[in-house]
Amino acid sequence: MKKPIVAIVMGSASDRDTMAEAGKILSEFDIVFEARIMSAHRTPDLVKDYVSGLSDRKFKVIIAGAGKAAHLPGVAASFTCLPVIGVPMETRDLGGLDSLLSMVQMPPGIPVGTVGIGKAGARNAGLLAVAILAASDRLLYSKLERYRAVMANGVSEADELLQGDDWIK
Ligand code: RP5
Repeated sequence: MKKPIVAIVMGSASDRDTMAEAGKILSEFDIVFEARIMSAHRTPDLVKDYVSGLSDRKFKVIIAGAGKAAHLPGVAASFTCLPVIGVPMETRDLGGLDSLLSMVQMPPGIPVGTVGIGKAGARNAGLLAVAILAASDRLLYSKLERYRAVMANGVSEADELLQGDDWIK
């Protein structure tokens, strides 16, 4: 059985549905991941213990999702040199801008590669993890190329339909 090489961590169970989008992408590419709930604020010791052990366990990428004062990705990045991709959760009060700025504005030295807010961001986080892994894996690289070719076909098909369609009523 293949061992996990991507860790998906999230700050709360309330982040689960959003982070599942990253997991779906990884599964599409047959990448085994481990998913955990832990919080930079509520369980800081667990974050330290878990993240600092990931490199020895041969993990390659961490995807970390959190909301509001979303410190989880930055704190995770402080305990490992593995690449950390941050997914800002959409929030009720500020729409996720709070989460986004908390992640993207890391002071220089400890980067968090931050994607967009919410489910679309989580999908991109999955794809970015695939791209990072694909840089040293030819087979995975080819799979990613095929994924993009399918996406491009979808655009061409939509364009073709538009030509024959009476779309302005
Ligand atoms: C963050 O606070 C979590 O990542 C979550 O997005 C947000 C709210 O957490 P809950 O109050 O829903 O547990 O730490």
